[in-house]
Amino acid sequence: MAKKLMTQLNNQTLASLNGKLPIPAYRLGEQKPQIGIVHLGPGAFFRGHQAWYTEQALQFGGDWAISAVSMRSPDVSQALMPQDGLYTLAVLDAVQSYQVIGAVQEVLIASEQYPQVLSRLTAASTKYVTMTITEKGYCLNGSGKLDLSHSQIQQDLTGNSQPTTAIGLLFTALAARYQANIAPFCVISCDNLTDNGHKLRKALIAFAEQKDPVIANWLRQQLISPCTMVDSITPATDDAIKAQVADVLGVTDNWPIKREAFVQWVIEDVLPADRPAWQQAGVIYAQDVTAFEKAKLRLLNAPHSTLAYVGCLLGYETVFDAMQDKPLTEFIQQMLKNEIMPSFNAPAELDVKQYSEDILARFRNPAIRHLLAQIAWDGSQKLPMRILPAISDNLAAGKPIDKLAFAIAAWCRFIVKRFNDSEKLVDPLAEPLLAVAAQCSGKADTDVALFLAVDAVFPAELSLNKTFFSAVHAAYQQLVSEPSTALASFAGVA
Ligand code: CS2
Repeated sequence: MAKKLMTQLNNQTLASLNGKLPIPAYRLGEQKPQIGIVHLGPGAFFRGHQAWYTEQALQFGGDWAISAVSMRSPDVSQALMPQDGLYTLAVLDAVQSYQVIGAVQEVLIASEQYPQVLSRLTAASTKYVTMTITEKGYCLNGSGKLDLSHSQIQQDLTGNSQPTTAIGLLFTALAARYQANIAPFCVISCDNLTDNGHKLRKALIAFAEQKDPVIANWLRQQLISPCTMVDSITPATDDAIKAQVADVLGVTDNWPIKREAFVQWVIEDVLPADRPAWQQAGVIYAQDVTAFEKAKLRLLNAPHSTLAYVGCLLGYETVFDAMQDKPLTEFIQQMLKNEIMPSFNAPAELDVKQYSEDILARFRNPAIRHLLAQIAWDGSQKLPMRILPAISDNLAAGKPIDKLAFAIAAWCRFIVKRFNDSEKLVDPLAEPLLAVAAQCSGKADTDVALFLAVDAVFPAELSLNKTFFSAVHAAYQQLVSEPSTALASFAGVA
């Protein structure tokens, strides 16, 4: 007998889910919230984090629906537009729960729907532009400034064609608002970048300086760009969660999202009063976000990247699998206690030891299948945010760096393995990194020198630092022979 086709999640089927799980009731009423937020980069993290916070905030009213914009990829738009932007958030943790999110009203593709995107960004009703465009999306150089030699920035500066970078797109919209005498929207970076809001602001002003100093001045006076710290482990969606959600809802969802229960958003307290009720949704406003950012990048993202490279070398697939490896978790705990925690001053209100233990417990969440290979993406962008600053601070203070250097050596060996196995390296610098790997012989002297010469990743003060070189060299040498014994000896559990 033919299998009965399941209906799909959309505005028509939404009412039928009432009572089964939380749904956006405001979608059923006459008065639907208008769009007040544009989000660049509609990836899983955004849909599990900012969109969830805005969903909670919409319960308190206001025109804060979201127009999500993908710079190039049509995937999310093709999946969600037939569902009127609706999707399911599955929270997988000790307790599992499901919720239909309605905050995303549309998903546009900038490369194909540029006029619609620009009209959203230039509408006076659009007050906020949030973004998750990954570290590389900001086109910054090694010192965190806008890279004016970046090929796409160069192209966007010519203005002959529609902008292909987020910076170029935002400038074009802001310039149009200036011409129309409309105040700039607030821009909110939600990426794992140190000093993210300040870097974004400076990048936009630097771009404007090249295009029109009058607008650069206007932005200097009026552009609000808070720093933020964002946190929630949100792996990529897989077929298993699609099937699980269809089971629970009884309708299909093209692209549900899964994440852990833990979710945190700290925003620098500089937003205008006219804002979504994010505070009621649990957002923390802080005078200074830097310490929160540092704590999260060093206590969560640094061990995450270390687990990714060492775990992949040891043949593990997920974070949960890697966290079952005793020498590896022992190594991570020692790296945290002896090198990372002493490398920075945490926010006074943060119990660092407890926060770190909670993070390792989150890594042990059996319900979250988080691929190490996904975390391993974009190492050239992530390590300068997560691990190299701790190394620089410890070197300056004469504190140990051996385990942090081991993580760097593991990243180098991970690239060599990708090259040897002819496997794809997902990284904006994949080409130069694989070219280095092609020259590697397994001899630490030459291999480490080749990797540290990649100045887009390793600034001179590090690559020329003897202590750093010999620490990476020692770890690399051991990893070449046998990763598991190398780890055991570095974790002192030989
Ligand atoms: C992860 C982050 O993929 C990665 O690089 O380390 O996405 C991490 O899961 C989030 O920052 C957690 O908030």
